[in-house]
Amino acid sequence: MSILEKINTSNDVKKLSTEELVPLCEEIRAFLIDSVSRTGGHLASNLGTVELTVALHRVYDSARDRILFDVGHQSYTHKILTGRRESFSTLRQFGGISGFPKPYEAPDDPFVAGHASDSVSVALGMAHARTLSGEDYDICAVIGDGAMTGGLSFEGLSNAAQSGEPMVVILNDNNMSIAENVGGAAKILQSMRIKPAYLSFKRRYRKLFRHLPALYRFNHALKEWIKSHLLPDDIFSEMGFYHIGPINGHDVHTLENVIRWAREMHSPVLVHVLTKKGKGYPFAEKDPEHYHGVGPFDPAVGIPPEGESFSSRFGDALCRFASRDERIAAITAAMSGGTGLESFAAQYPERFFDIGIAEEHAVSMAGGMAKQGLLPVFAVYSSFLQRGFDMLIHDIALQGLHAVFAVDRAGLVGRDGETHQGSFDISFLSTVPGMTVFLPASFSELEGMLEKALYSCDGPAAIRYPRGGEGDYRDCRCESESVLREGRDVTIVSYGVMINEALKAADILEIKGISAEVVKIGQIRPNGFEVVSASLKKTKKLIVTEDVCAFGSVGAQIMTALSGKTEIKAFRLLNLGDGVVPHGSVEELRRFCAVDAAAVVEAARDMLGGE
Ligand SMILES: Cc1ncc(C[n+]2csc(CCOP(=O)(O)OP(=O)(O)O)c2C)c(N)n1
Repeated sequence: MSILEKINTSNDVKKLSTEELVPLCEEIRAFLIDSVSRTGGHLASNLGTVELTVALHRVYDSARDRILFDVGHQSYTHKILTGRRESFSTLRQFGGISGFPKPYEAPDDPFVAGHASDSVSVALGMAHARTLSGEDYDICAVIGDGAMTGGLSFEGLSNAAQSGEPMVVILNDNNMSIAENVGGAAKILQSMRIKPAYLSFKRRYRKLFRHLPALYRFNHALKEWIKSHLLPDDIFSEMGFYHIGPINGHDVHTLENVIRWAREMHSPVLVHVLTKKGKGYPFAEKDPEHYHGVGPFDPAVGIPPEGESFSSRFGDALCRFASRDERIAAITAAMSGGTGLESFAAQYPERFFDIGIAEEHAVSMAGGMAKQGLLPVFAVYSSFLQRGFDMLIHDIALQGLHAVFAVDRAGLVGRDGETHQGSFDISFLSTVPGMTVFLPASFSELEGMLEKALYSCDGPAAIRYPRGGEGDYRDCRCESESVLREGRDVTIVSYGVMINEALKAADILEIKGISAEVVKIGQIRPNGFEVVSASLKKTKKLIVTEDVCAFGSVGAQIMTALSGKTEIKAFRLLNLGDGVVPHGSVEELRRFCAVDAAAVVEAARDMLGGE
């Protein structure tokens, strides 16, 4: 039996001898590489946090204490050690375990995670609850240097430091976000990382002056005076944390001792830990950015190159527009690779802005740029743009500023699950005053609509498109509404890549003797849905299928626009309901949420009768 096989709970980790810890970490690394290469998932971040997680479980009891992994993409070792080793082959599969912490999955996951920078705030909230209830448990937040570029983390730190609430914050510093980390906060951490070198210099310096104690004392006093009067202390101590580190994040024994010590200080303590992203798998150590999140791959060969996607086509198109228009500036919140902006960054470095994991700041910055005559394009995942909702209204819409939001990963994203599904963008973008929202269904529509967003809109414009590639529909119909297929019996409305489900359903219905008219929506806000209305005059029956939440959906908007004007005898709005959808492949989730072609067929037959 391997050491890993003996472990099913946090307490089993505590029963191991200290000699067993290093081999345990090796076993975990091998297990991670083997398992993630089969299922896909977040690899490099997890390889970097093996020793840290083992040490955490030596000190804390995760069933009783609260260990909060910021973002949560690095919580695989925690899952493996807390009873989920055997189900790890189901990671990110429909019905299997999630790639992020989920309280419904195990009591060891104390809070939902997926979006960055909130762990310190959540930890502080739990600490206040503990104080008020008089309960006894420990709290530890683990946050990466990338997540620490988000302003929210500093709001939490600033408050936690002054609260005096006992809690430990572990700063897992690997000098990387998904790509290289950026910004002033990253620079501060870089200077702190130099500290081990400084300490070894100090040791050698002391040895040198061993025989000249008077001179050493004078130099030391002078240095201390300069330090205390002229140099700022480190930012965490200044805030009010006991600041320990930096320490080697791959030395499991030191980590255990230091974390135990930090826990026993019963104060706000920050432990700065240095780790290597991708540790132990040469491909990932060499290129941690591309091994951050991976699909299934052969561990002997590494990950294959990615194919064309809406993201890559967006990036290429933006480069073409930027070559003719110097006003165009591209912004990303730490997602240059995911949003397809890598070639823009290489070609136009002076007009490319990676601002860290700070979506709110990105939207406000786009406002400032637009006001001063630039044409900013913020490429951002749909679920992360939720962070910038107030800024969309306050810093963009109230002044009618012309900024473009390239909303990637719109609709169902698949295996990342609840926290990452782009379920809400249609709803929240539709409430932003003056916002035009484009809904491309193919690569060529993406390019045509991006041109419209850049050059046919005065105010804010968003263009939303999904993860991955296009389906069978490859035409370019950039108008607000278009009839893709004529029919008599029922009107099926859809948009984006979901139009493929509508067209598939129409094919199936035809075989069954039902004639469906398919209307594609290319743009909302403004859209009077005149084409849908004209179609309904014929069919009087409406089905709308879309992969967004019900409230504020395009279907709901059509019903509002046409009510009292167009006779609708029957209708079905197929959508994601409250928008909370688990992980699985996109196809599985479409089926699960009943928005796929089969669901459309069923709805039509329900309305019209027939077998
Ligand atoms: C609000 C938000 N924006 C973007 C992301 C996408 N994202 C996931 S992990 C990550 C990098 C995090 O870096 P770090 O905290 O240093 O952890 P590491 O992966 O380096 O261990 C990013 C940008 C996110 N999860 N949440």
